[in-house]
Amino acid sequence: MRIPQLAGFHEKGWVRLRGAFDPSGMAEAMWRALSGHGVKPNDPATWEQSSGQPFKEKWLTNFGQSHTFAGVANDAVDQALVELLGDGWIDQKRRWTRPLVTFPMGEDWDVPTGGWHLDSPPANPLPVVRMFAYLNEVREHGGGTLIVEGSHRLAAAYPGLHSRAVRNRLSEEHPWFREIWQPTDRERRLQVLIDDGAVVRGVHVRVVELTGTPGDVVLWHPSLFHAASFNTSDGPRFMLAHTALRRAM
Ligand SMILES: O=C(O)CCC(=O)C(=O)O
Repeated sequence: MRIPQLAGFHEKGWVRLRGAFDPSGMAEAMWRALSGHGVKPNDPATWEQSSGQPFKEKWLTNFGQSHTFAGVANDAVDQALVELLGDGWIDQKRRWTRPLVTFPMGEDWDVPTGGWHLDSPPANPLPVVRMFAYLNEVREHGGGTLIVEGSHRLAAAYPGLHSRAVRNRLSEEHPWFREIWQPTDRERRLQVLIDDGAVVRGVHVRVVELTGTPGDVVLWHPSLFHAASFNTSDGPRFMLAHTALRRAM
């Protein structure tokens, strides 16, 4: 393996490339793009739509087309993708086009019971790699995506199955998985899901929050269970998401 950190990708389902790109000016550019929708950095009252709904990323569909963000797709990321997907991997939409913006919600942070899914059914060889780029500091409980670390290795026993079917199989296999989707006491969820985790078929699984620092890129497995999280910090989460695909033979 030419990039030693990628061992973590295979074992845990994700790996962080620290300082993979220069984030200078990117958070500011995000605020500028948002200002077109009446959102002002110094006025949290503007961080929600008038209906009171949280900010919707669909407002920003063309956002990542801007050259400001071209630097996210650099050599460090390319080398890791070559190692994971082989030479000639391709971009889904040629640029990092999907912003993930979550403003603070002011609730008690918890592990959500809903929204858990895989991005693609388990398959071998690995068909795609999902990626997050961090444009601002995403601290604990700051809206970083939640994953079930290690779950891609268990899901691999069910090739071709979609999220719901894999979820049902894993729930039958081990009660720890049922704790994720069934509402229980908050303190218990944090203890059992994040602190304790479980060992299932020899794989250590636990819920992990993908926090990050500007310039980080997280590469993650498409058959890792994951869900959007709550942001109970005092600032927004600014990330970009992207997908790289193995070239068809
Ligand atoms: O908003 C999030 O953190 C969830 C992102 C997600 O589910 C995805 O990119 O597939």
